Amino acid sequence: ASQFGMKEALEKLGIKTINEGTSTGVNNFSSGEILESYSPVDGKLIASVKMTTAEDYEKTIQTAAEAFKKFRLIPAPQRGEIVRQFGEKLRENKQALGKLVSYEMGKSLQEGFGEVQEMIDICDFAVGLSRQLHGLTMHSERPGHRMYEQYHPLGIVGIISAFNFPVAVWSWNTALAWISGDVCVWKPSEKTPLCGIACQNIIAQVIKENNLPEGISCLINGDYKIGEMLTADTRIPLISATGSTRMGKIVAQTVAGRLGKSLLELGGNNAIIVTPDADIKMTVIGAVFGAVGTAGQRCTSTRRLIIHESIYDKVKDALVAAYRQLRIGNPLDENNHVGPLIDTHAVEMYAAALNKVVAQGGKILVEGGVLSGEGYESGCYVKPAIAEAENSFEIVQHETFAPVLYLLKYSGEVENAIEIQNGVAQGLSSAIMTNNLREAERFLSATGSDCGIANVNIGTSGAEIGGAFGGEKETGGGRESGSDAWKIYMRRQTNTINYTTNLPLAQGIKFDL
Ligand code: UN1
Repeated sequence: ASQFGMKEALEKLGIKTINEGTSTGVNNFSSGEILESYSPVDGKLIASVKMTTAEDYEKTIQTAAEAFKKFRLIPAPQRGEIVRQFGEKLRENKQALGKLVSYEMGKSLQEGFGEVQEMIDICDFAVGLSRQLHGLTMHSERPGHRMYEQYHPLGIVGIISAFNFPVAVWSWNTALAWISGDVCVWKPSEKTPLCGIACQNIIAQVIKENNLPEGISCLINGDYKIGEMLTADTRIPLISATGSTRMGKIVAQTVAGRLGKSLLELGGNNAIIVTPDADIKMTVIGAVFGAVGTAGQRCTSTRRLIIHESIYDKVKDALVAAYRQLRIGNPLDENNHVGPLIDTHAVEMYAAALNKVVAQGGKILVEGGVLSGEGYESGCYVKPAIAEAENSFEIVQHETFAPVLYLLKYSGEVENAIEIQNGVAQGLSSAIMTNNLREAERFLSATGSDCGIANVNIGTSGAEIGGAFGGEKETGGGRESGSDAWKIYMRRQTNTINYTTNLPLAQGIKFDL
């Protein structure tokens, strides 16, 4: 990694050999056992972080609670100014942070930069939004009364994020939470702890330069145990969690058990429907990027292609030819399309999925396999694979976080494809490739895709931050990022004001004393 300027990047981001807190001393609390971060790129130790102990956690939450008391008093547009400065710092650090994302997580450098760009974009979005946290006004049924609603800061927001988008998902939450007047406590994935340290170092500079209470942004390091402290904590009104459906069910139950709010963004099983009217060239680009981008480790990754029988062979041949062009290797080298999986456990899951699809009656079209030899020493590099399968196969129903694409065939009308597309437990992203307006509109209608995201003539991944991001069914129902996703970060209050000298009751009730 040295030839890619990683040492300089780590220095710029303030990453030390052992990280206990931030470079500025803000939120400098973690004092527990060492958590080492190894790169899936070359298998080397990058650096370590100290984990957050129970006592460290307590101090962190107290600091966050103190910060909230002050931060909620700052007018929203001024909080927007803080987020604007954070966005500026991200621009300054885009190269370094993008490189770290690529090196610690394994996604291509382009995608590492793209992820930081998502952070910058959500900051811009949030700055504008900080002057638009609108409520409605209503007409009261009582004379001389006024009704309106307003949004107040909520409190501490707990953020649990996954390894695959180690920095962007945090920023979608924090940028909106901060303009809303909330403070954040973040538990990044234990697989990408240095990305957490780097982000915290960047925001710590903004906090320091603006003399803000340090608990606005808190970082806790560790595995699910520290996450459990967060989800069970009654001082935290909102938990935003991104990860597997398995994890989400545990989080949801714990948070619901104390009647807290949760925002869940969980697994997907995303499909592209390819109709007889599809542009094949566009389909191939969208499908291949969707399936192999981030080595198939996006929650929006394309897992299934549902292809009309009349063009099935044509699409299949074009895909097989495209997969032959893929270059797999060091993601920091911009000539490569596909980097490693996150760790060897992910490699095992990938291999198991390929065995299962064959055992369940599928046929391998593009052979998979784990790569070895020079450049592949980490043991995390695998070949993107394609299999012909049936939607009913247990493995097809399941989200495998790896570059395995299933081809499914449909016949007849687009409704048959939609039924297959909807015939899974997950409901995140979906797409249709067609130049037929009727088919496209049917796909988008109430009887069409049941996913939170439904696209026409683009793939399933790579959503822009301006839209609400999330999905239905086992994807968890949460919406992050754009549109009105900010509302969950605030508490809504309905106010009725009487400016008369009488006290009439609503619903015409008479109560005379
Ligand atoms: C995720 O994989 O958790 O739509 C997020 C996309 C990205 C975000 C993915 N903008 O693919």
